[in-house]
Amino acid sequence: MVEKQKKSIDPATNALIAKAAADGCNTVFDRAETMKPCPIGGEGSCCSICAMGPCRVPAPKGREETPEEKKKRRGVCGATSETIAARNLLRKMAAGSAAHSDHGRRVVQAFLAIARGETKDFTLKDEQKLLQLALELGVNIGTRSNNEIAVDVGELLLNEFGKQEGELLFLKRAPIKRQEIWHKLGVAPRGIDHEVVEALHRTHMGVDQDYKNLLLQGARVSLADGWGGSLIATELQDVMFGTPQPVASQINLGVLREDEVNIIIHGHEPHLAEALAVMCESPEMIAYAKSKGAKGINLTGMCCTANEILMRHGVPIAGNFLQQEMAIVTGAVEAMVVDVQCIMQGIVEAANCYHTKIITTDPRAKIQGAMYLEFDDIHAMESAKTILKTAIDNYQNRKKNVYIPKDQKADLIAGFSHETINYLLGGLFRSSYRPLNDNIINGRIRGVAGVVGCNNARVTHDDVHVTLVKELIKNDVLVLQTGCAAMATAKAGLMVPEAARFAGEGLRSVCEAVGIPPVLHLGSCVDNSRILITATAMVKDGGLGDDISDLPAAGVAPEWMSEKALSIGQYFVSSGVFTVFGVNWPTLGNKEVTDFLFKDMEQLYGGMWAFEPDPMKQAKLVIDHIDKKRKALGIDKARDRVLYDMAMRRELE
Ligand code: BF8
Repeated sequence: MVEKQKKSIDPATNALIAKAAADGCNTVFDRAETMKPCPIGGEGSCCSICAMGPCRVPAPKGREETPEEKKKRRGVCGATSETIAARNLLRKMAAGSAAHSDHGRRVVQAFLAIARGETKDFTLKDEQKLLQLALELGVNIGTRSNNEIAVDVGELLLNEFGKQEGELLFLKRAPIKRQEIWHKLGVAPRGIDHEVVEALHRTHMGVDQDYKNLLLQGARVSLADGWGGSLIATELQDVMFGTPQPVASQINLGVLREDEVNIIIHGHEPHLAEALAVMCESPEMIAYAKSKGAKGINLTGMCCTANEILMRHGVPIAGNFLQQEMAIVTGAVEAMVVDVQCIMQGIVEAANCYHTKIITTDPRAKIQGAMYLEFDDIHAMESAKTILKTAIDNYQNRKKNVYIPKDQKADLIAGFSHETINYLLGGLFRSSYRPLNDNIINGRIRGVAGVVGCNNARVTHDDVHVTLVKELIKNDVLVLQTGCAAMATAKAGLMVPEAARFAGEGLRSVCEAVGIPPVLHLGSCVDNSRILITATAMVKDGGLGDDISDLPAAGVAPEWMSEKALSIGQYFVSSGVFTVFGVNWPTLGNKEVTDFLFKDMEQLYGGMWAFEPDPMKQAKLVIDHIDKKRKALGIDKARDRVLYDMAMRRELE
């Protein structure tokens, strides 16, 4: 008998999966069992871009295909399986880049509204970061007010989206050698929208039909995300809402409260969450909640919005991507307030089993069957108030069937922005990455890994993340995290300083000296741009080569599922980072394209892709790569990889 895949390693999630079954509530975990993934689409061998198809060109399984078979593997128009696989991949990268960048555009618009005085609901919190940005962008400071300066900064950055000539301004932040590589390959992105539009044009029927050329556009459109849309979002969100600093909080479904109005904010853009965080504390709203029989208001987050308000306000996190329906299944959530991205339509059906109101707030993302209360940036607090009142009014509809896994919550420390890491390592007056670089050179820290990305119902929830990260820190690899990946390890207790006991001796000694966890939370998925900036700062501090590709560093998305993850992966690769993806890989139907991504890209970018679903093997790939880079740098005198047997593993758990 085939053993069923375990659904989650998280006891809270497993308890609520059981409750959902008892309540007759269908969830993502049920649907993943009944809906098998399409093997042809999954390997990138289905072309649906014109009405002569869809054309399916699957690769033969378990053997090499013959040249004759390969010749016949074409769509009706004659498109080869290389073109089909590369075109599908590029479209996904373009969608991912579009999502992050449309978020970035909305951030600039909100930033400009504040700078121009069109709204009084927000101020520009991080003046120092604003002035640094102004200096970098050549904006005149003089005796001008912060708002005048901010208008110029905002207008310059807004222009990055529709720019038709030149290249993106923030590319200049990258190491010089990296910029030269981009120029040599001709992949330096021009305007952000320009690259997304061109990617869609090239993948239209009958346009770009050379897989290598298509994948060059994959680099452009993804770099436009990492060094464009996402970086702009991160920078301006910091100026508006504050650059994150270390903050303590809690995570998992146990943060919900039985006697309070539970509101979950879910999605990505932080404006709404910021407004709700402020409004939840207003005496008027608290009194209103009390008038309805609740003891107070409990705001918690889910997915990347959760990371945003965790980093800046310490608001607790209810869970990551695969827990969105689980939160509703507790029966204790009055409202799930959503904006854009990673919101499963299934939450509406789940909410129908309980009393939860699903409130959509963004004109770009409505859901049939949900309530729509538009969030208005200009009158943010008024909008937040309306949403809160709707949630509070729903408290009295809560039914008896409530179960909160109260003991399932873990402590965590978050808020490790680039600025914070710089400060923690070097101190206020000499903030620098020098101590990090020195500890890498002396071998206490073997290298750095960015472990990022989603949950995916095709693998055991959180398992790949936690197994991988534990293995990495045991082998003295400092782990930087964002997105749902960060939440997985935080739930497992790896984001507190005491987790240094799970680390190898060298990494442990550094964590104990600085007082940081061995796994650092850098924020949401747009904040993967912080990892680019951190890597660049390490290069600039010296001693570890002159490009990101020289660093003993790697990236992993162990449980990825979204198109955004592919865009992030490609901008890591195109920035020189060896990047491993788990779960499945969307070009396995074509060997040439896959070889190009997994081998040839290293010649072009100094970084390349790899696919490996097993977390222990992922760890080996990362560690081997780090050791290869250490050797190239001449700093390979550190210890061998520690292999833990089961007994040692149990002891360390
Ligand atoms: O942008 S990690 S499931 S929530 S896509 Fe989505 Fe993936 Fe979570 Fe944030 Ni990122």
